[in-house]
Amino acid sequence: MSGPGRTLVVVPTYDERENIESVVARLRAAVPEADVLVVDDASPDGTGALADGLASADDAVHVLHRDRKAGLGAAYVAGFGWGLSRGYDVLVEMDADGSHQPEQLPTLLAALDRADLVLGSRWVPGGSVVNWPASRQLLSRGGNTYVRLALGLPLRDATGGFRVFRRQTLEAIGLDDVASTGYCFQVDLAWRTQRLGLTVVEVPIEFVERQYGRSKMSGAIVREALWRVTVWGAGRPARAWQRRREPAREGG
Ligand SMILES: Nc1nc2c(ncn2[C@@H]2O[C@H](COP(=O)(O)OP(=O)(O)OP(=O)(O)O)[C@@H](O)[C@H]2O)c(=O)[nH]1
Ligand SMILES: [Mg+2]
Repeated sequence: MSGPGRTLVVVPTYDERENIESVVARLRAAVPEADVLVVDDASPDGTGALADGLASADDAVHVLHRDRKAGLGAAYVAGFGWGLSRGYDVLVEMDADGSHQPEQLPTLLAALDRADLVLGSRWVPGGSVVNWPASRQLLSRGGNTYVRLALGLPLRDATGGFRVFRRQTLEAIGLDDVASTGYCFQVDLAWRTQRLGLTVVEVPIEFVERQYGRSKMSGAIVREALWRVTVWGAGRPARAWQRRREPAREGG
């Protein structure tokens, strides 16, 4: 088999009725060999029914309905579980709101030949954001700087959600105990991957502010990220100390 193997693009949705049809159509055109799984949290605006319509017209499109809004992280854990249990080799994260451009996915997939996790990155040379207000840029850049310092994670865009995992990466990092619900889910998975010594590669992307619908970014999501990253960061010295002790104990 050529290429990275059977690919599933997981697209979480909550109230994306203006976006879901075009993003799925663009995905199918840009990466026809990939399947698509929409993970909808019972969107009140009927996104789930629209997705069902897409799935009934195209065997490569699937829908996972969840009964309530439980956050981006939980939606991805469910979507990845769905894909892993069905034997997909490559699992992709992508927003439904048009911020992540399906036309850039082939570049991300190509980078998987030298990586265990590929991050679409706004903040590496060549990466960019379109129509994002200065306040959002500041939040993203500031958040990423904090993550870099607190966790020692050498990545420019650890909070982004356009990424490609090898199946083996998700199996190695384990998803059962991922508690992050909001965007720190992204940090959580990148950090787990890096801690295992796996290879994370950042590929520049152009991130486009959504044209339709409302952002689900909230103060609660930022606060969750802030406290979790701070707690993880505070635990780092203890873990490093433990690691230093362990070889000594093993060796008697
Ligand atoms: N299933 C599910 N999807 C969600 C949930 N929260 C957000 N999403 C989806 O996750 C993707 C990203 O959410 P957005 O609201 O665009 O948030 P964002 O892209 O981080 O923030 P912006 O930069 O402001 O757009 C979109 O496709 C949302 O519909 C949720 O609780 N459940
Ligand atoms: Mg968005």
